[in-house]
Amino acid sequence: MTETAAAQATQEAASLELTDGFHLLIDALKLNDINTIYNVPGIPITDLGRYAQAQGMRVLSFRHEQHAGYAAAAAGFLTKKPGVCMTVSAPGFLNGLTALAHATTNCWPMILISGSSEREVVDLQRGDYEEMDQLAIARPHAKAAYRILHAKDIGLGVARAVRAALAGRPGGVYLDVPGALLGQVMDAVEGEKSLIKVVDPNPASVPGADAVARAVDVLSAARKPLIIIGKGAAYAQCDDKMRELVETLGFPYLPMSMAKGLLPDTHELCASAARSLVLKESDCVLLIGARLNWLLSHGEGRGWGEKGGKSFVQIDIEATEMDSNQPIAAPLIGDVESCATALLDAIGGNWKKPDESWTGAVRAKVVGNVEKMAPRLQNNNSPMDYHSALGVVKQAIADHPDTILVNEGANALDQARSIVDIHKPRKRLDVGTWGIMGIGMGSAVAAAVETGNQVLAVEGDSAFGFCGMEVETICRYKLPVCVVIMNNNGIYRGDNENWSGGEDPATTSFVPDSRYDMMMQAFGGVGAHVTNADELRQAIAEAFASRKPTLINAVIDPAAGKESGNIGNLNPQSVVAQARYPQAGK
Ligand code: ADP
Ligand code: TZD
Ligand code: MG
Repeated sequence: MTETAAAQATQEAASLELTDGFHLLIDALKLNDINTIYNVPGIPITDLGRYAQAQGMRVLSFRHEQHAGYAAAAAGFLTKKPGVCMTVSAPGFLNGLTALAHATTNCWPMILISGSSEREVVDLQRGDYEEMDQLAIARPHAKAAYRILHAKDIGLGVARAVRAALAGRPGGVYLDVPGALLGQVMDAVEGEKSLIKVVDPNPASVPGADAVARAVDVLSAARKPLIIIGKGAAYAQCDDKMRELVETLGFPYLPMSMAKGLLPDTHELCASAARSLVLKESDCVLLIGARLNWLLSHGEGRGWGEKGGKSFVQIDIEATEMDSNQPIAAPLIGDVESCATALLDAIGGNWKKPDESWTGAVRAKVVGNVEKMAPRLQNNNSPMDYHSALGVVKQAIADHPDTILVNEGANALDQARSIVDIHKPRKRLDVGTWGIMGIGMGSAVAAAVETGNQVLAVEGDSAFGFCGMEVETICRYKLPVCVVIMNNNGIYRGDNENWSGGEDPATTSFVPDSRYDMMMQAFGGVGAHVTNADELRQAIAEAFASRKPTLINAVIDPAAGKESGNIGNLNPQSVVAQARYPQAGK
C-alpha cells in the first residue's frame, strides 16, 4: 500500500466512526418517513441536497423557492405527512416564507428548512453573507419555529418540527439550520442514538360523549339540514367514514373547493348546483373540517338567509375555531374520523333522514340547474368562452377521474370550480384560503411526484405568470403535467382600457395573443395553440395519452370574464371614485 492510499484508508475508517450535521439531518428526516425534499440549492445547503440525493431521497430543484414551498405545502395536504422545502439564507428564505405562511393558513403540514448565516456574526449585525435573523421573521408566519445549534440536537429539532407540523391543527413549521451546524462532526454511534422517530405524531382526538349527544340532539331537531365539507375533512383521509356519515344522515352537502370529490360531485346528495337554495333555506348546518371564514361569508349575509335562523354543529380539531364567526350550538372537538365514528355510533340504527320535501326540493334544483348549464358547456365557438373550454375539461376529468386538477386564476378558478366535477378524494388543488396566485406549477409538481397520477393545471394567464418558469422544472423531471392556459389577455378581462387615454396598456392587460405554448417548447415539452373546444379536447387527449409535459394555450374571448370573478363584491367602493370614473364597473 502506498503512503497516500494508507492515509486515505485511515481517513475512510475514521469517517465511518464519525458523522456530521449534513448526515444527521438526512438520517433524521428519513427516520421519520420523509423521503422527498423540494428545494433551491445554494450556500449553505447545496451539498445537503446532493448528499440527500446520494442517500436515496428524492430531491427536486426548482427555479424559485416560492414554488418549491408551494410544492411542499401541497405535498403535506395530499399525503398527511409534512412536505419539506429547503432554501438558502435570507433572500431564499424570504422567497420560501410565503409558502410557509400559506401552509399555516391552510392548516397543512409543512417544514421549511432554511440554511442561515453565522449566528455570531448575524446577531452582532456585522454584515454577514445573506445576514438575517430568520428565526424571528419566520415565527409569526409559522405554527412553530425552531433553530438547531448543535449536531447532537438535530434529532430533537426534526422530531419537534414533525410533531408540531402534524399534531392538532396542522401547519407550517420553520427549522433554522445555520451553515456551521451542517459541518459539525460527532461520533457516529452517539449521533445515531440522538435521533428520534416520532411515535404517533397525529394522535386520534376523540370527542367527549356529552358533546356527541349534544350534536345528535341538534342534528335530529333539524328539518332542513345541510352539511358543509371542508378541506380539513379531505386532509383527514377517512374517506369511507365520511361517505358513511353523509349517507347515513341523508343530508344534502356542499363541498368546499378542495373537498370536492371526497364524495363524488355527482352524488345525489351533492348540493353544489343548488348552493344558493341550501345556504338560504337550511335551518341547521353541520360543518366538517371547514371554517366559517370569508369563503363562507362568515356564516351570515350574502345568501345565508335570516340572521340567527340556523343552528350550527361544527367538527374541528381546533377548539378555538368554535364561535369564531357564529355561535356554535354543538361543538365537536376532535379529528374528523373520530368525530364521524362517534356520531355514527351514537345514532346507531335509528336515524330518521330529513323529509323528502327538503331533500327532494334540493335535488330538483340541482337537476334543473345542471340541465340549464349543459348547452353552454357544449359550444364550439372561436374564441372560446370559459364555459366552452371548461366543458371540455369537465369531460376529460370525468373520463380520467384519477387526474389531479390544479386550478388558479379569477374567472379561470371560479368557473372551473363550479363547472368541473371531481370524482375522487384529494384530486383538486387550488389557491386555498388566501386565494393566492402562483400556486399552480408548484402544486402540479407535487401532485405528480407524490401520486404519480396525471395532472391537469387549469391556469388563468395572470396566475400562470406568477410561476411560469417552473415549466422547466416540469420538463426536467419529465412529469405528466398538462397545463391549460385560459388566455384572455389579462387579469379578469383582456379588453380593459387605460382611462388616461395614454399609450400604456390598462393596468390589467397583457401582451395580446401571447403564445404561452412556446414556453413549454423551449424546454422540450409539447406546446399546443387552440382556439375552439374541439382542438382543446384533442390536445388534452394527446397529453393524457403521452403523459408528456404539455402546455395548451387556449384562446379565450377577452370580454368573457368578470372583474374579480365571483368576488367582485370584495373590491372597495367610493362615491368619489364612482363620480370621477363613470366608466368604472361598466
Ligand atoms: P375550507 O377552506 O375547505 O372551508 P378550512 O381550511 O377553512 O377549509 O378549514 C379546515 C379546518 O379543518 C380547519 O379549521 C382545521 O383546524 C380543520 N382540520 C384539519 N385537519 C383536521 C382533522 N384531521 N380533523 C378535524 N379537523 C381538521
Ligand atoms: N397576487 C397574489 C399573490 N395573489 C392574488 N390573488 C393577487 C395578486 C390578485 N389577483 C387575484 O386575486 S386573481 C388575479 C390576481 C392578480 C389574476 C386573475 O387573472 P387570471 O384569471 O388571468 O389569472 P382570469 O381568468 O383572467 O380571471
Ligand atoms: Mg386572464
